[in-house]
Amino acid sequence: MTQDELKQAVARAAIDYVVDGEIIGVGTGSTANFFIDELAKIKDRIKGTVASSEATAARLRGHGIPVFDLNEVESIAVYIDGADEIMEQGAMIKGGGAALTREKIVASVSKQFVCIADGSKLVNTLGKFPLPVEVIPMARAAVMRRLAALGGQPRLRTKAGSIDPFITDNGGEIIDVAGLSIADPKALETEINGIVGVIAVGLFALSGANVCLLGMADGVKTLS
Ligand code: ABF
Repeated sequence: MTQDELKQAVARAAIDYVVDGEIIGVGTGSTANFFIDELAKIKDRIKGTVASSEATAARLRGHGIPVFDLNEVESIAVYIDGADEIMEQGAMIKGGGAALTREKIVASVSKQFVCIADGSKLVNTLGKFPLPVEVIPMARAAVMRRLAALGGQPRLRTKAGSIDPFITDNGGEIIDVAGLSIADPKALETEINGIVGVIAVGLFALSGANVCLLGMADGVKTLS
């Protein structure tokens, strides 16, 4: 099976976690895009969605699926999204797609987080994938110094083919921190959350996935 076929398989399996008549939180990225395409097939069963990025909102609307502003919604039954790395216990690195802050916000108001990923995302230790940290632009250099002091190699994410900073949906910038071997994900998430100027860190460990659907060659494996 190709990586895309594995992503499609978990996207299809995630439909079992959709709650009829409810609002569904929808993530960002190629696996989440496959999920959106599956959700479109059963769109009449749900009340609508909350999107974790402008790109996801556009794709949902393109399928005729209602997208609500989070401020209009009291609760979200389930949040379904991909990851860049995930541990068996549910801790993740997210944010390669630059939507980490909204992903964390939508996840935080959802009753359940279902992570969908191809099997290559499963790791024993987080950190091989550079850890994304969204920052207020004026704090960029100060935050980079603090992240370097934690032992990582911080690098400002730039727009493709340019030296200009990549700007997120929130007007923030992204620092990708390479070279971290994250022994204690919860402690590191707490420490980076405490750096002034950080909007959000792409470590989802204090509150991780409740269920992970992993696409493997022999089928979809469920971790919970
Ligand atoms: C989002 O999309 C992320 O938080 C993660 O960065 C990325 C995973 O992308 P893909 O599904 O394309 O591998 O879920």
